[in-house]
Order: sequence, then structure tokens, then C-alpha cells
Amino acid sequence: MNGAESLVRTLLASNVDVCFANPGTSEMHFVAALDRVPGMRCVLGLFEGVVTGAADGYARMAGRPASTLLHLGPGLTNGMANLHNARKARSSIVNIVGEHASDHLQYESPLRSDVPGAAALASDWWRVGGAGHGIARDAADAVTAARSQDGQIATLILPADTAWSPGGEPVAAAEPPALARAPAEGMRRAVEALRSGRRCALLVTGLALEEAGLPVVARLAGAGIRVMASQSNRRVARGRGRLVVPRVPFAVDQGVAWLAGLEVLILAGSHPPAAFFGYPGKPRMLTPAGCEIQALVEPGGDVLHALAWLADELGLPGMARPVPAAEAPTLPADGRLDADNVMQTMAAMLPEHAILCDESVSSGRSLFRFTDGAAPHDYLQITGGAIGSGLPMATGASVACPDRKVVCFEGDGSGMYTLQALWTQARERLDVVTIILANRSYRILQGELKGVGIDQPGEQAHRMLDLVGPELDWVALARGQGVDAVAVDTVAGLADAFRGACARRGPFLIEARIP
Ligand SMILES: Cc1ncc(C[n+]2csc(CCOP(=O)(O)OP(=O)(O)O)c2C)c(N)n1
Repeated sequence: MNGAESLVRTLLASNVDVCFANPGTSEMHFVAALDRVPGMRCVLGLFEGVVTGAADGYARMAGRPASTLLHLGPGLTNGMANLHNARKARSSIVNIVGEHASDHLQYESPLRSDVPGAAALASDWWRVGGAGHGIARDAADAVTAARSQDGQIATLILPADTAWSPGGEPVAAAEPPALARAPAEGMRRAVEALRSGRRCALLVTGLALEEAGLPVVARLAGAGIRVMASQSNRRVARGRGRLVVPRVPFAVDQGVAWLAGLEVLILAGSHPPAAFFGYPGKPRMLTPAGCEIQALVEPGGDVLHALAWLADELGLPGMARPVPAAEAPTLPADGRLDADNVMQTMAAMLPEHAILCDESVSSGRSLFRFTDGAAPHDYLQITGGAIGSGLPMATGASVACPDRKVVCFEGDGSGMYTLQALWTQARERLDVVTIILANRSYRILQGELKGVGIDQPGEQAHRMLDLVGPELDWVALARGQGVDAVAVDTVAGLADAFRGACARRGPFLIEARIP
């Protein structure tokens, strides 16, 4: 057994049985091992951003890591933006990055680069494999690291000679250490604040917003405690019957207004709510000046334990009252499509237990308003602000949950970063419906330009922010990759197209033409 085979067997023994891949020469022994060792589902992505974004979507829905296979420094850095998004989500990923043979690295060959330096950019754990531990131990450690602290990015750099040299016996990854619990001092301060009569809020994220976490959150919210969710979260259980946990608004002014008057913010697994960007003359933090910020439990810690403990300490009943019913969305009147009626139509038609992947950018402002009372679903969003996340995320989510319909809202600008994900969806016959919000612009950036004080953009600025001349033909772009597609510009057209897409399995794309 060579090192590559030992590595694959170790991944399988550690319950990592999907590999999103874009290989090259340095990974050929690994590729060959995939043939010799049955059990690994290999999914080819035609750009590394697809590979890493799919691994992110997979981890969010499967609750365990997939592996990726990436080609040296350039392959890893091509996949960096979605690794960054995944890291912000605390998704669990094991990257295997090929590297030159150890005795070849001394030469200035074309693909030689600083792979550990690149790995450090978006990994919580990384190691050059084969140096002392044996590749099986390295791989097992990588899996344990990826599963630690509620999800991390682990990158194992695999020198080619390590892959072709004899490998040791495969091992199974050790269980990750238990999640860190809230310290008693933090708990005491939180209880004291909540009992003090000061205006307090609890900011939650992570597992608190998933199906198993919401009842714990409901105990607190049901007792009148103001509970809010971070602006971006890994996965949120939403829709009919589920507690609505309002999110900190995206826009600075809205966020500041929303948090105005707050005296204590208690963080449960979340970071303090900073503005997305620093703008001239605007605050950097959304909380009011003087607001006390307390950490009940750190990011990556045991949020569910902390919240349940807090509810117990406050003497709250074990079961919350039933969640107040949100209004069920209805189909809007027929007419020309716009961003809001797309969201309303889709909310009204969302299939039960769909997975909703959201990279709608400026078009999705009303999404939550309409989907609060939609059919129960899981909501996945871009978490690190690096666009190009939606189509790959939908791809990976569908690999993790083949029996659930995946619906992906995708901006036309963001979609172009990683549109090759459609080819993977076609090849793997994934049940994903993509709705392209075709407004032919980087609409959000047009607003951002105003936000930094430019009211009269010139010709150059216009040309940097619109997507015309030529217009993107998403139906052709999809069909050219094996995904059937249709363009619509009315509510009735969208409803018809989506009904058709739901009546069948497999990928489908709807270009929703909006102003
Ligand atoms: C990797 C990366 N590059 C560039 C940006 C800057 N950026 C933010 S939004 C955006 C355009 C998004 O356009 P689209 O998806 O069409 O959504 P719209 O703004 O039209 O709603 C760009 C280029 C980014 N966030 N991430």
C-alpha cells in the first residue's frame, strides 16, 4: 500500500467519503488510489472555487467534512475565496493539496510556490504530510482538526513522494475534543445583566439556529429576552412552525438604528456585530457607544449547552410556548417580475424541506419577510462576503442531501464567478433549481458608490458596475453545460417554470429577468 492509498483508507475509516476534486500531476497517485479503494464518492469541479464551495455546502448539510483535492499553490489559491466563506461559516473541510516531491522543491519549476503560506490564509490547521508522523496519522489528525471547535478548515499538504512511497496502516481519526463550555464567570455576568433591568440582547449563531437549537433559543425568547442572530450564519432552520430569530441588518444605518438603546449585548458563539465595511463618517460597530459586550461562550464553543444552562439559571420553563405562526406567503398578482415578487413567488411555492441557498445579494432584501412562514426549509447563505459561493454551495448541499430539493437564488454577477458548478450539477444529476436574479448589474455596488459619497458616477464607474454590452445569456450558459434552462420576465412565467422544475428531478435554471 502506498501513501496515497493509506491516506484514502484513513479518510474512509474516519467517515470522510466524499471528495470534491480538481487534480493535477502531483495528485495522480491519489487519483489512482481512489480507483483501488472503493467507497469514496469523487465529484469533479471544473474550477477550484467550485470544489471548495461545494465542500462548504456539503459540510453545512451533512454535518461532517468532505475532502477536497487541489493542485499545489495555484489550485489551493483558486479555491481560496470559498474556503474563506467556509471558514467564516465554521464549516468542516479537509483539504488535500498536492505538492512537489520533497527533493524537487529545491528547483524553480513552474508550479513551485509557497503552499504552506497559501494554506495559512484560510486554514485553522495545516501540516506538510509525511514528515515524521506517517501520512495516515497526518490524515487522521486533519479530520479531527476539521471536526474540532464546531468546524474548522484543515489543510494537509501532500508531497508527491509521500503519496508514492510505502504508506503505513490506515487509522481512524480520533474524536474531536468536546466543545468548550461557557465559563461560570461569563454565565454569572449574563444572568446578572438579564436580571438587572438594563436593556439586554443575546446574539446567537451556529448550532443555536439549527433545528435542534431553536427550541433552546425559544425558551429564552419566549421569556421576553431579546434574541437576535448574526448577520451571516452557517445554516438556519426556517419556515412554518420554526421560531423566527431576527438577523442583525446588513446596512450600517439600519443596523445602528436596530441596536439603538441597547445597554448589554451577550454573545453566544457570535462575534461582536461590526459593520460590513468602514465608511467615511459612519460607526464601525453597530452597537451604541457605551454598550457593554459580554461573551457568554466563545465562537466554536458549546452554544447549545450555554443557552440551556442560561435558561436553567434564569429558572425558565423547559418548554417554550408554541411559536407564533408567521403569515404563509401567497402568490403575488401576475405582472412584470421584480426582485420582491420573485422572492414572494418562490416563498409561496417553496417545496417542503427544501434547502435554500442564498446569494441573491441586493435582490434578496425581502427574502426573509416572505419566507418566515414558507414551508419548513434550511437556509444557507454566503458567510464571508466573497461572492461566487451560491452555485457551488447548492451543488455540495445537494450531494449531502440527494432527497431534498435545493433552490439557489443567485445574483447574475456573483453567479459568473463559479458558473462551472452547473456542469457538476448536470454530471452528478443533482436536484437543484437555480434562479438567476438577472438585473444585468452589480446593483449593490451602484448603491455602495453612493454610500461613499459619489452621487454622479462617470462613464468609467458605470462601466465597472453594469453587466451589459454584451448581455449574459444564462439560458445558453446553462444549456452549454448540460443544464436545461428557461428565461422568464413575468410572475406567471416564473411560477410555471418553477412548477415544471419541481415536477422533475435534476438540475434546472431559471433566468428571472428583473429591472
Ligand atoms: C470575491 C469578491 N470579489 C468582488 C466582490 C465585490 N462585490 C460585492 S457584490 C458584487 C456584485 C454582485 O453582483 P450580483 O451578484 O449581480 O448582485 P447585485 O449586486 O446585482 O444584487 C461585487 C463584485 C466580492 N464581494 N467578492
